Amino acid sequence: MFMRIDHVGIACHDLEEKIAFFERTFELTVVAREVNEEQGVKEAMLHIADGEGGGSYIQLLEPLGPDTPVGRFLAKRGEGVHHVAFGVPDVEEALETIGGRGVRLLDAQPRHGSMGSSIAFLHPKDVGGMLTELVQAPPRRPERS
Ligand code: V0V
Ligand code: CO
Repeated sequence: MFMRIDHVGIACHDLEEKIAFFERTFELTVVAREVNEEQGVKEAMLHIADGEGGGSYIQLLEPLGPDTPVGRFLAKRGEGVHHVAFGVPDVEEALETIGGRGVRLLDAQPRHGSMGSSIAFLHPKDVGGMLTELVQAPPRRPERS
């Protein structure tokens, strides 16, 4: 069902500062940035590797406000790993299968994610405390600049 780890999402207070740290320290490169109003985040993807069906990334997340998933997370827990996202061939199919196995779905339908992907979240309380994201990459990733 899972083809790869698509990304690890990291919550932070200051996106620009964290991007600079990751670039400087780990020699990673930002390949996409987006403000996602629906998810309440400003995010940046730092490329790590390419694989079959899509790449893998670190996703840095800054909340658009305190009353958002990442805003509440920062207030409660501070900066750190917010979610792990797994690449799947078909998000709708994966949701149906995983939901059928008793895991609460935070999204009944796929939503818009980074770089044109389709995403959906699973409740962390049903996945051993890990907020889990399913990612279906678009047919072809946008060219890297
Ligand atoms: C909350 N909890 C977490 C958690 N966030 N546990 C593990 N990892 C997290 N990230 C725990 C929290 O400690 C509570 O447990 C319980 O879940 C309920 O949380 P809450 O404080 O009431 O917080 P809420 O109201 O924010 O609800 C949490 C959920 C919410 C996970 C339901 O954040 C959500 O719907 N998230 C999905 C959307 C999202 O996260 N979007 C941002 C990333 P105790 O204290 O009661 O034991 S956007 C993204 O990744 C994009 C765009 C992309 O990849 O392309
Ligand atoms: Co994510």
